[in-house]
Amino acid sequence: MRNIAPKDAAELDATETREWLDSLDYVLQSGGPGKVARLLRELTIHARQNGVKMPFTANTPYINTISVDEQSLMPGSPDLERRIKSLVRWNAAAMVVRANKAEEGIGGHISTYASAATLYEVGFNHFFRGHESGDGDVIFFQGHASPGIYARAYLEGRIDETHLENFRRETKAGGGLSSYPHPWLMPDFWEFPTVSMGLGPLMAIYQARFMRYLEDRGLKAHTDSKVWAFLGDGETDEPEALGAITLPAREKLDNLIFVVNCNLQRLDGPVRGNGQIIQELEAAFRGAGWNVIKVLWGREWDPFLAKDRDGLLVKRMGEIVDGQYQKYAVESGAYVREHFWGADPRLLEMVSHISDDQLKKMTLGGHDPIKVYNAYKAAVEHKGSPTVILARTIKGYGLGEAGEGKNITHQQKKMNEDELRAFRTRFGIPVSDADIGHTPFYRPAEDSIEIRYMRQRREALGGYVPTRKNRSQPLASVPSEPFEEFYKGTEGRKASTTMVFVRLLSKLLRDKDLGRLVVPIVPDEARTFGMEALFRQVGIYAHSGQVYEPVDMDTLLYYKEASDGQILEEGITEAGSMSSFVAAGTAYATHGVNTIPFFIYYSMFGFQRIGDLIWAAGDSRTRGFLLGGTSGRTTLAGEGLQHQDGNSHLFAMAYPNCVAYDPAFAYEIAVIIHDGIRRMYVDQESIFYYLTVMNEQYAMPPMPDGAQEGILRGLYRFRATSNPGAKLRAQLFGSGAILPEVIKAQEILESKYNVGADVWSVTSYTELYRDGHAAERWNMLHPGETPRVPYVTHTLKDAPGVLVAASDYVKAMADSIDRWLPRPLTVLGTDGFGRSENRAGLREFFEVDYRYVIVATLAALARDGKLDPSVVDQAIKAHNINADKPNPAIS
Ligand SMILES: Cc1ncc(C[n+]2csc(CCOP(=O)(O)OP(=O)(O)O)c2C)c(N)n1
Ligand SMILES: [Mg+2]
Repeated sequence: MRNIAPKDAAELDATETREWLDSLDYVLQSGGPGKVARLLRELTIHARQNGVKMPFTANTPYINTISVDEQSLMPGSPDLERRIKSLVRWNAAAMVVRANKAEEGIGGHISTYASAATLYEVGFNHFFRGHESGDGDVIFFQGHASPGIYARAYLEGRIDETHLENFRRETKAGGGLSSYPHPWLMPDFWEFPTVSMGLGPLMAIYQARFMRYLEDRGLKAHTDSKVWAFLGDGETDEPEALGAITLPAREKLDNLIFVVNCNLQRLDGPVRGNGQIIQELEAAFRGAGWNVIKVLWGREWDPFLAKDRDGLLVKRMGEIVDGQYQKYAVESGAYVREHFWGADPRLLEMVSHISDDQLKKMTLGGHDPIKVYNAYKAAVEHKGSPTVILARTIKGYGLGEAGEGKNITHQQKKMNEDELRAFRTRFGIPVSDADIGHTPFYRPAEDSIEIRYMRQRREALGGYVPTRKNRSQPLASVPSEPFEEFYKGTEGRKASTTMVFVRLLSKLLRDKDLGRLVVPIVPDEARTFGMEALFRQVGIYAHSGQVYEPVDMDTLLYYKEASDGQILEEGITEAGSMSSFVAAGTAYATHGVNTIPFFIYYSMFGFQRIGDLIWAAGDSRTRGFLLGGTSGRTTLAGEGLQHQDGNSHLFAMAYPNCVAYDPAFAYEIAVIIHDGIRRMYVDQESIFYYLTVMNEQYAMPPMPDGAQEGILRGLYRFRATSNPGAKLRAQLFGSGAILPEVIKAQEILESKYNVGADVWSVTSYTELYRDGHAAERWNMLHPGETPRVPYVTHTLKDAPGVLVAASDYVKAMADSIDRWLPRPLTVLGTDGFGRSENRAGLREFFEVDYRYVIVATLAALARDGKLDPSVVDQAIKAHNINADKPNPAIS
């Protein structure tokens, strides 16, 4: 072989490369980009097959995804839109500055909206469709950008100056504005709470999927509505934000658009000082199958990129880390020239003809309406997958010395007069130097060209956004037939409350009026709850239908997926399921459809795991039923510490519009769900339900006469003593699966210890607690009037004897009503970590079985001097109780 000198080899290499490129150019010209892509794919495969290892990259270069050639002209009036945006900017900043004039400032954010203004304004003027358009978009606004959304609503004339003045002063007369998007507080305005970061993007994904579900099931006409979710780049560190991004790609949800405001900063500092958040997100979203559109550079960069034939500039753009980019944002043009362009004399040469000032003014993509418009246009036109727009901006844009790009900018709430003046001048706001100290709001006259333009645009796009409205008709009534069999009991047959619920659900699904509105939601747990019959009955929702032959096709209850399936089988994601619950439970407002979600899950993985989403559900005015299955610390045998729930009712108590029940019997469940549907879907109350259901089987008794009111209010007498004249008396409270233990204790107390005991079913300590406090509060504020009596006080006023409560939940539940009872309550409950054990062993360990109810009752009688302590001692021995066993609450 002939030796080739290195110089010759390099020349050969260059020639070869040139030839390849020429061929490629030829194919590009003759066959177009599609052909080139195909060819490259084939080449890659061929190379792979021959052992060539290609380095993996999920990234594209650090430039705009949409090239200048692909851009469309932007319709409308750019000048007017810029002016309107400036007015929104001013009023948003003024609102926050005014709210923080007083020594005790009440917060608010300027810099988030300042960086996102163009992203929103292009949406408002050209894309966001209001509900009157028939294709109404669903928009999740970034929580911290709320000042800008309010400022726009002010210019649109939807809220007035008093509202702006009362930003974060919600209790003031005339109405205030909530700090962040909260439908609970502003039910005519905000649709979705987003400020607990990460929840907005997650809920948006499931909202987009639920919209498809409604269409596929014929509950809503097919529309071209989009779900827009605006989020911060820092927010993407929340696991919830990115945790479900494979779903919308899998389900081809091209009705979903994420806009990530990549200002490269979060609260404390840079999101990825030493890296590039945009490239990181691009890789994650592309890997998940999204259409990724990067909007990095404003139009001023286009000519330089056009001249960048050897890729020097693109390379330079791609090698700067975010912390350094942030530095450029706060520095002068001269600094940028020296440190960014100065890396290579050829780069320096490129900018030699422009001034430092011009260099400094070269904008980023997220601040350039043309770039943003084109990205949105591409996103709404894109088919077959969701789109994420990664828009580069500067945090605190326009604030100058008051915080633009600085690490403190997120917390910046005040501006001094100099800073205000500079801000005003930069955006051309007609506020005089004399007035600047008051930071006045500014709204042009009603018939000004700006206000008319804003109104016209919104009119053309179907009305103002955000607007929340109940768009559904209330149900006329709740049918009684599905509930009736449960009032009769099971005539000795054993059943668990879970089985009862599933039977009731299956009947509701068959109901001719309600059936189609029911949305069963399960996180891969249907078999756990004995719900597999529903697979066949109503099908599992799958947009694509079932494209395979299920292994159990020949069985009665096969795993049936269908495009009009009714069950939302979410897989193992309580957070995703809860997001579906919110989408279904707010559809009465968002889509004008009264869907009734029933989300059943392991109760331990509910409030404890996804409590913040349940809180957001409450805020969103979600309606529906959460079912905590396999609940009760001692009723769920075997599963142990992580599974056995004795806490969820304590959590539920803190959720203001959550109505929580721990029912024991079939008829209780029927009464509660019947009344729940009435309250939520006939009377339109903004509440949701939490019911725990258990898997211990016992005979379900018939409903005692007149029990209905007590079931709903939280307490009723299930069974009176057969010996009311007994000298020793007791009132025993039981809940859930512990109620049968209490009933057993009643029988033994009467037969063996001559204690006449009444048994009460406590269906809801939470309801009793709330009612007690409501009465007490009223009495405090109305001292001269006849005091109100709490329900529990009234109900038990003549009940004689000691009071003992037992439940499968922590003792705090029963303790919470103690003050409204005639005498102190002795409480048995399941404080402590669970154990793997059988049911009897668990109840012994946690001291909640019938024996402990007996001992607790006798001990209370002894404490009251009604009984000699030796009787208690004897009972302890007779029932084989180890008095010196460790305290389960701390062992
Ligand atoms: C779950 C949660 N944790 C913390 C916060 C507090 N917080 C509010 S804004 C913010 C920084 C936001 O940064 P980014 O998401 O980048 O938004 P930007 O303001 O930069 O647009 C933090 C930490 C919150 N609102 N929610
Ligand atoms: Mg940020």
